[in-house]
Amino acid sequence: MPEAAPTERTLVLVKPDGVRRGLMGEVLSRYERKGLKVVAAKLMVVPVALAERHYEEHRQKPFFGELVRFITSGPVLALAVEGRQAVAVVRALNGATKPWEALPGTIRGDLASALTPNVVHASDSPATAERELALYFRPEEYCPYSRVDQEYL
Ligand code: FUP
Repeated sequence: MPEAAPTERTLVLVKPDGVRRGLMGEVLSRYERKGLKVVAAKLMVVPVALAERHYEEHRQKPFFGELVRFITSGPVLALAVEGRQAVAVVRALNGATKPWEALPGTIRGDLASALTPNVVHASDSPATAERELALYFRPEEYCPYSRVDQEYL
């Protein structure tokens, strides 16, 4: 019987605070243990122009400048994460945007205490995911898993 939940891809960033604090493995392992698959990954410093496009919806907000300054302040780990209902599942694993509202057991609930450096970003809808993934990954940067899956696992 086919699975009811659609397979989706979503963009995750382990933000500069997460990378600086050595939390890449911790964050990544939570997605992997949940059963999600990393299909593309890139350690990079986000150029200002890319950060401004990424956070376009917040351009008029008072915190826009701080947000762009922070996200470009050091390396981020960009991930394309795939799985059933990946957009919602990753958001649930991340926890509420404001870390003081994030439940224990979530990434922000366990690992973050401030709003701007809140360890992770994840797309908030399938449409946003499509737009954001295209900002960070070219089509050829997605890894095909089929050979290793079929022959060696
Ligand atoms: P999220 O969808 O969880 O990334 O949250 P938002 O789109 O609401 O906000 C984007 C980022 O802006 C969050 F990660 C936190 C940050 N932010 C601030 O730095 N200051 C604020 O006053 C509000 C949000």
